[in-house]
Amino acid sequence: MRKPFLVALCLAAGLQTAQAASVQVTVLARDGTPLPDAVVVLEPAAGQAMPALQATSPTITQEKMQFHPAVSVVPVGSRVKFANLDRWDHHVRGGPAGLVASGTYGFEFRLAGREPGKNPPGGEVTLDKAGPVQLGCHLHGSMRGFVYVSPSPWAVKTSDTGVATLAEVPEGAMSLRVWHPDQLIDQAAITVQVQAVTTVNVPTQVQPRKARRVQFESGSTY
Ligand SMILES: [Cu+2]
Repeated sequence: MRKPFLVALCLAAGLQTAQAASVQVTVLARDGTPLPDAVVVLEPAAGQAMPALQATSPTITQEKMQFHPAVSVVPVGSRVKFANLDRWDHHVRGGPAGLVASGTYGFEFRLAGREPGKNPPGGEVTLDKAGPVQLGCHLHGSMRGFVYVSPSPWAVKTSDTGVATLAEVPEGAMSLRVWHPDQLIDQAAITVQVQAVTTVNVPTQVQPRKARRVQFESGSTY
């Protein structure tokens, strides 16, 4: 059953100007604790124009059997680079989050292990479709990463304290969406009235799973 967000909207008194605003969103897990690595996206309300996106080209590394960072946020059209810092091979496979388990992949390639003193083997891919992409490795099932491909320039993940701050947001009605890798259902978008200083608390039903500990010995081959 889809539970609507309960929204506590607190609008601080600010100068009544038409300037861009800062929106601070705090996302909470099911048990009320801060929820890190949740992606917060603000989109113009229906009928409003979406501004042009500035593509980025971040690098996601594979190190000690993990993707770093575990969650990335990029605008649609960004070219994401991958680098394998481990001394053994990894795959980079990616596909729409939620469909990966059924074997649906959008891309995949293998990166050789890094040789001491040499640049790490790398590859890159352009992500031109909006939505969450799940990353994995065929060789190591515990490796998991995510890239949220945003259709909006206002998208950022929450910090360790569950806070996402979005800057330069135009004032007025905006649609706010929250996504998390461990969510079991899509969260319904909510509408917020952005003013000079806007803070929003978003409770969710997400209970993040504990990071799986991988036995790791430096120098081992996998
Ligand atoms: Cu691997």
